[in-house]
Order: sequence, then structure tokens, then C-alpha cells
Amino acid sequence: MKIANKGLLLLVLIVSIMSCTKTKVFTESDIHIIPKPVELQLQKGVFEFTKNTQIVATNSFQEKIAKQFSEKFDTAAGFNLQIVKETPDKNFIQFLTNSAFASEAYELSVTNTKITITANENAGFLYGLETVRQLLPEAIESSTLVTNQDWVIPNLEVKDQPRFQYRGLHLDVSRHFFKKDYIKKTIDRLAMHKMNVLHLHLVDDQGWRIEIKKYPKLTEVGAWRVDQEDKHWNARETSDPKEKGTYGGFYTQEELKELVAYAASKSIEIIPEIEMPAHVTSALAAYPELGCFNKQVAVPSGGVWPITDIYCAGKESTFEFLENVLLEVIDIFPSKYIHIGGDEATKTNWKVCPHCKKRMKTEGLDDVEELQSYFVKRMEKFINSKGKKLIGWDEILEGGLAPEATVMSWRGVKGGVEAAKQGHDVIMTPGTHCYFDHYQGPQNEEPLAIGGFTPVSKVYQFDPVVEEMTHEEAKHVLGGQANLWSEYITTEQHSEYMIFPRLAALSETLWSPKELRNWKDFSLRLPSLFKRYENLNINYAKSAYLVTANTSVNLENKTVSLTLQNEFPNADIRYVFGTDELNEKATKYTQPIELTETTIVKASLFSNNKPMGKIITDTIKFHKAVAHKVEYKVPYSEKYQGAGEFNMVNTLRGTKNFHDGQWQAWLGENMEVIIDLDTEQEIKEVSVGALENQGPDIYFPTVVAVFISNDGKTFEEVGKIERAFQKNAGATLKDFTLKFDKRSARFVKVKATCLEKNPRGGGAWLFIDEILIN
Ligand code: TNX
Repeated sequence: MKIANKGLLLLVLIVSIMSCTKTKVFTESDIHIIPKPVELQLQKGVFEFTKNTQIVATNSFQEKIAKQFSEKFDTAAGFNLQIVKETPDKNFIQFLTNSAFASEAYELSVTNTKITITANENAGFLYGLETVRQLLPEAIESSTLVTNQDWVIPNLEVKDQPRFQYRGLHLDVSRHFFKKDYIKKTIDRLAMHKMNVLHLHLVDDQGWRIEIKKYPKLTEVGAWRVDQEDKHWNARETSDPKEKGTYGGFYTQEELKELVAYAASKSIEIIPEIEMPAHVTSALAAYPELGCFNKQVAVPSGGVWPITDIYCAGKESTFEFLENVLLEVIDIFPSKYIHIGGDEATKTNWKVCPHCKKRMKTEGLDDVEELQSYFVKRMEKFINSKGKKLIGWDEILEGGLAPEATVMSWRGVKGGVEAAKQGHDVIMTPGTHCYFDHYQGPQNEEPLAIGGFTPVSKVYQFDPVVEEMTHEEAKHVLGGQANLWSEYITTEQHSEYMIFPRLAALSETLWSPKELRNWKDFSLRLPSLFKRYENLNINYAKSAYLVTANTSVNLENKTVSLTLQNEFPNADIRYVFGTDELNEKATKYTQPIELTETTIVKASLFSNNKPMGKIITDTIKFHKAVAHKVEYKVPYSEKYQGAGEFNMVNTLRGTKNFHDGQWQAWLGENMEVIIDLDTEQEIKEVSVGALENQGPDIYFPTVVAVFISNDGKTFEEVGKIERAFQKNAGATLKDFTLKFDKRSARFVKVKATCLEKNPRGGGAWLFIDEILIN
């Protein structure tokens, strides 16, 4: 062998060693696809994307998705993938059509030389490519050039298809308007999570958002309200109908058609919702004659409850109007379904309206429930005659379901179960698991939300098929959907915060086989998705990272034992006391911490020796009553038991979330408790922690009185605080603190008087979290 040849051989050897070391060996733990595919078999070797990789696209849909995929490389990798019609020898992605495949199903095969996505229709090709996208390094989502990155994915075989055919997200664009471009972004993100429905809530009291050419005032008047955005949603005043609205917006028909086409290019169907007969004050503000009494109203700037201004069900002209509106809606949206709302109508007007009464008589309807049923059935006939199907919220069950209607079950799952029993199709969106307007973390740490508590782990437990359904009934469950009502959501960033990462959890519950669902496994895949969200500039919530503290008291040695926890299993939680810095030297939490005095605890979830998410600081405040016996003269409600018999003396304070497990409550009754300090003690201050949240009927006490005794029988009043009822829109925390000259006592009795007359009618709740004695 000549020297030159030897040199060449050496060079080849060096190059191949170099490329070998570059070749990553993938293991199962490197695969983070969400939603989890039905079957995935990892194989040896990798496919590397280079500037020579080509995508073979044979129709316009494939071309579109290939182009978007290629653009990611253009931005992040600095080269784009050429889109071609002819299949090259190697280094390419191809789409193969197999008509035997189920709708939306795909197979993905990755080898050293090529990637093949097999499906029978567009959706399957898209989902195959989305899976490839998630196999790539997170840096592929970067909006700037990333160097020193190998663009390789493991060789593998994937067989995948969705468990449910309907996988939706609802956006309320009425309570707050969101621009077309944000809707497009949301469509991209839905496709990334293999979701296929966007339900647009285009009509509600506070804004009509769709241009209707025949009725221009719907958007001229109905899309705009008087700006009271500086006030809490439920504290906004009724506007004067003569005052011109300036806050709002709407989509033109052209814009909506553009959105429909954009969604279709991502295999997403947009279902329009045109509310009726209630949640339509915006329409009545434009055309008062659509109501029973032609009353001129303004578009409300905030909350309306109960909703009594609704369409008249007696006048023929109402139906004529709605049919004309729907004709234009149908012309814009090719979707199989039209959603007609149907929720939350208070039908007091219908009871007294001469037109409605006449209608009930001529149609032989017994009550206003049947009148609503008549209304919906009539609309259904019209919708069906145009080749479409009707969906309504579960209220459409009341008074009898329209023959072909699909029910969207939101007040829990029972409406869905009932509809399935009657042989109707069902989409499950129970508030408990699918309301993304709810809080997702400890309420004091979160932006203001409507209420509720639906953390990502709870969404992950969602299952649209419920136990009480038979196999036949379960077949009627088309799938599920998350609803994002926007009373409290005014910006795109906030909207993103509420959607992500809960959408990821939802996507897996709707796509992946039930047997594969595993919270721990999901939580290990989530950080990779979070990096993708970061690269995509999605303002996702990190609430799941928050550490929460819990205590239990020890009566004998008067200590408090503190537990730290997080939603994730085997979380790496670390903590420090006092003013110490929370860094890699912090103590790893392994077991409950015993505390004997007031202590400041800082804690966080850690990843790679660094705190991730927010650091929580909790002051565990000791006082004379901590870990002492509490006698309840009036038992607390079974519904709100807080932390049980030591709730008032466990050092833990409740948050604005009245479901957080720290609140004890009484409905229409006073709180009266006696705390036994064991021995006579000097005391000079008693503090009672209370919550007010008038939306759900929770009111501050009107009187807090403190009594002392040494025998536990005869008590002497040492003072009281009086506070008259005041209107208050949000959730507020308040300590009622009574200070007095130093006294000596063993027993302390505290009485908190519940508001006698709930201004909203019904009972008033009293919520107390702690009684501090010093
Ligand atoms: C109930 S869910 C509503 C909406 C509100 C939502 C707030 C449904 C069909 N109606 O109008 O925005 O609660 O969570």
C-alpha cells in the first residue's frame, strides 16, 4: 500500500470515528412525545436531518405541512429541507397513502436512510409529522439559529391513532375579544397536541363577535361595550344604552373564512357557537325587538346574573332572525356541527310575555322548560335541513331533547350520561376537569381567576367515558373538550397561561389508550414539552412546580409537623429556614419537619440542583393556641371541614381558594368554639382569620366576640369587633384582631356571627381558617 493511500485510510477512519461519537444512542427515556403514541418500538441507529434531506409531497396538504416543517429547520438549523415530487434514493421523508387505515391513524417508520409516514388521510400525515417534530431536539422550536446541535432522531416504528374522534378546545372570544392572529397561533398549538376541534364562542351577553351582513347592528352595536375594564368583572355598572361602547371587536366574514381555511390546513374543524335563547344581551342591545318586551338595553360591560333578557320564544320574527343569522354562519363554517348554546336561560320573561304564552298554548307546552325545548327543536330542524348537526350545552335536555342533538355536558358528567342513555351523542366538558378558567395552583400565587381548582394533574385524570355508562352508551361519547371562558382573561399571555400545560394533559386523555395513561410517566415527559413551549414563546403556567405546605399538630408535645409536597411524584423538593438562601446547599425534603416555634420556611422544586418555578415562603406562625384542643359548640359544615378538629390551631392559613382544605365553614349559622390552653395563660390579643367571596355567597362575620374563662363554664366577654355588610366583588382575606389589656385565662371562647341576610337570597356562608391567640 502506498503512503498516500494509507493517509486516506487514516482520514476515513478518523472521520468515521468522529461521526460515530456524534451518533447519539437513544433510550426510551429520551422519547417525550405527548400525547403518548399507542405503540412505539425503538430501534438501533438514527436518522440525521441535513441540508440535503428532502420531503416528498404529492398533494397540496402535504406540501403545506412539509413547508412549515422545513421552515423550522430554516430558522433553527440554518438550512431548509427541499420539498420535491420525486422520491430520491435516500435521506428523505415520504408520505404513503393506505386506504385501509382508520381515519386520523398513522404509522411512522424511521430508518437511517428515510422516514415514512403512512396514513389514509391528511390528519394522519400531519400527526405523523408532529410526532417527528417532537422526536427532534427541543431546539427545533427555537426562533433563532442554534449551533452545535445534531438534528437526529432515533430509528423507530410508531403505530398511532386517537382514542376519541372529538378532541376540542373552546375559546370564549365574547367576554374578551382575541385577535385573528392569536386564534391562528392557537390553531398551530392545537395541531401540535394532535387536537382537532376549535369551538369558537362567538356570541355572549358582553359581545357579538361575528359579522352578519343582514343585521349590521349586531356588530356596530353588539360588538362594543362601555369600557369598565378597570373594575372587577362582577363590580361593573349597568351602562346607559345611549352611551357608545368603545371596548370590543369582531371578526369579519372574510377573516373567519381565513381562519376556517387555516384550521383545515391543520386538520382542525372550527365549530361556531351562536348562543340562544340566553347569553344574548349584545344582540338585544342591537335589536331590542328580539326580546319579549322590546326593552332597550346596553351591551353589559361585565357580569350579568341571572340572565333574564333573552330572545322571545313567542314571536315568529325571532326565528326568522335566527335562521337568517345561521344561513350566513353556515356559509362561513363548513363544520358538521353548529353549536346553539342553550345554557343558563332564566325564563321569567317567558312566563309573562303574551307572545310566549300564546306559543305555549298553541303548541301545547306545559311550562317554559318545554318552551325552550320547542325553541331548540325548531332550530334543530332548520340546522338539519341545511345538512348540519346541532350541539347544545346540557340544559337542552330540560323539557325534552331535540331528536338529533349532540349534548355538551358541562355541569358535571350527568347530562352526558343522560343523553347517551337516550341514544344521543355526547361531548364531555365537565367543569371539574375541563374548565381552564379555573385556578391551577395555590390561589394566592395565581392571577385572578373565576374560581374552582383544576390543576394539570386533575385534568390528567379526566376520562370522557364514565363508569355508569354501558358499553353501548359509551359509544355515544365522541370525546372531550376544555373550555376557556374569558371573563377574567384579557390578554393573549394570560390566555396561554390558562391553556398550557393543561392542554397537554387533556390531549393525552383524549388521544392515548387508557391503559397507557400514567401520571408519573407523563410528568417525566413534561419538561421537554416545557422547553418547546419556551422556544415557541408560549407563556405556559409553571403552577405545577409550586410546592405547597401542610401541617399536622401534635397535641402531646405541642409541636407542628410540616409536610412539603408537589403535584409530581418523587419531586426533588428542597428547603431552608429563615433568611438562608435557597440554593444547591438547601436541605432535601424527605420526611415531615417537626417545628416548635415560629419559623420561616422557603422551599422549591429542584431540577439539576437548581430551584425551578417559584420559591414559596411560608411563615409557620406559632401562637398560644397552636396544637391545643378546640371544642365546637356549633359543628362545621360537612362540605367544608378544613383540616378537621385542629384546623383553627394548626398554623396553616387558608388562601383565597375556599376549596384549599384550610377553611371551615358554617351555612347560616354562627361559629362558636372554645379553645383550652391547658393552663392559665396571659393573653392580650385574639385574631380570627376570615374569607369573603360574595360570588359564591361567602361573607365576613358581622360580629367577632371574645370571651375568657378559667373553669370553662362561666365566660366573661373581653371585647368584640363589629363590621356591617359591605359590597365586595373579589375574594378577600381579613384577620379580625381584637386587642385588650392583658388578662389571664385558660379557656378562650370565640364567637363569629354569620351574616343574617344574604343580599343575593339563600343562605350566607361563614369561612374561618385560624384563631390566633397571643
Ligand atoms: C358557565 S359553561 C357558563 C359560561 C361562563 C362559565 C364560567 C356554560 C355553558 N356557561 O357562560 O362563562 O360558566 O366558568
